[in-house]
Amino acid sequence: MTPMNKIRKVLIANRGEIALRILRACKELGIKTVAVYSTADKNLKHVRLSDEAVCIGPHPSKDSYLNIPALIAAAEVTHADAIHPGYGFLSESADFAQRVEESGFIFIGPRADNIRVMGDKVAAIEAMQKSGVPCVPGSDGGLTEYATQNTKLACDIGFPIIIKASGGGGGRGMRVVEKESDLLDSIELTKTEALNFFGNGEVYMEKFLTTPRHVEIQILADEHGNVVHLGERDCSMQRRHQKVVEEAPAPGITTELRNKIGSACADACKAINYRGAGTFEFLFENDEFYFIEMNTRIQVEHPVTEMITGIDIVREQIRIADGQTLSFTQDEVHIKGHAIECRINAEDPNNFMPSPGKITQYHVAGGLGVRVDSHIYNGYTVPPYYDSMIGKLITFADTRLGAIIKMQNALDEMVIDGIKTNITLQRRIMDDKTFQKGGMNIHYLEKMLGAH
Ligand code: MV4
Repeated sequence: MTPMNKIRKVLIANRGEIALRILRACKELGIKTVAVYSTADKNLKHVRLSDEAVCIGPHPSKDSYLNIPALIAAAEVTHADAIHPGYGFLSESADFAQRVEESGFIFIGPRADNIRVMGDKVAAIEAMQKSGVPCVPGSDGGLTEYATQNTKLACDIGFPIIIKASGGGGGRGMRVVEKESDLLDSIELTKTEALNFFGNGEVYMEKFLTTPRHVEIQILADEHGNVVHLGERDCSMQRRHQKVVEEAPAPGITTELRNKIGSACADACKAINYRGAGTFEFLFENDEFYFIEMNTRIQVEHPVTEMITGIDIVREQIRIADGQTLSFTQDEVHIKGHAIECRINAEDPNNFMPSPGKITQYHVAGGLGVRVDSHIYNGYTVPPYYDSMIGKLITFADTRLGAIIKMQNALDEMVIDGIKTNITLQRRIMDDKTFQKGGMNIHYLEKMLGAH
């Protein structure tokens, strides 16, 4: 007997490790699964494990995983009740969420209007500021066309400042301005690019924080007004806006600080009537949090939060979409131990070029506190058409040092032959004395790689 009210069958509108992660959560809940796949993906592990599988088109993402009519049609022919978008692809498309619901299916995610607001960074910051979430000092909304006003604003904030596109996010459509003489040209240039890339020329201004950390808060909200936060993750180890290592909790964050920022995020969710899983991204500098963006999807790095809280976030997403209440309260959330995630990419560890191809030998790490979220198997061929991440290695121990030691050993145990991977690079990071100290800023990894 399934414990669900409305959801008996879920269509998984994604591929790779997250599709397998969603499939596993569905199986545990007694929910049937429908896999959808492109012609390049018929051998994906979750396609083989699902109850039903539908080919939705050729390998270009726009013809398959981004093809809304094909996905809706697949849900119709298989009589799915709900659609889980995973991350990437259509996961943060308000239009997709809306069309899923208009077609009579449950979207396992936030309501379309919440997704739409958060996709507009100016609207998102305004909503958060109104609800008491600390934001970066900057313009009140989008910039006007008045040069003297913009110049005064930048001088009042103090250089360096950063101009960001309201339609951007995740590192796209932004420009740092060091001095007043560059300001007006930079605003115009960012506006033009924003209009071309995002179809929205609105830009805004923030103080540029020079050495922040990237710390994000995970929240879960049900349809009945219950909201909890699951603490924070530190995602500062990144290269070119691609996260490489994530961990939870963030080194140096006290329980008091965590609960203060976590409560602010939960209150903001109540204020906007948010539903589902969500992540508040902050820059963290000099012990202060500054909100920059909210992500309205499950994130790649969700496992580190699961390990330190014992909460299955994907399971909660599905239960929330089914109209159920959260299965625990904030008082029942306890953070214990430390978790680290290393992203495993099919890429050359020296030049970061993708390295697709056939896996000829695969030996997986294991043991207490070692988790592998990956869809790969011996003989699997990594296609060249998609993101190069082929899995995530997660370790959990009582202490941060314990999790690092487990990660060093797990990386050494792992064998993936036939393709190049970044496992050796991850091993170098785990051996790095500065990483071992913890609390590095967002520029550290690129400096470490440059110095090598
Ligand atoms: C910033 C910033 C410094 N000051 N905003 C980049 C991704 C996007 N989510 C926001 N980003 C940044 N916004 C202000 N006011 C520095 C970055 C940034 C960054 C942030 C998080 C993780 C990695 C980053 C790498 C470069 C720049």
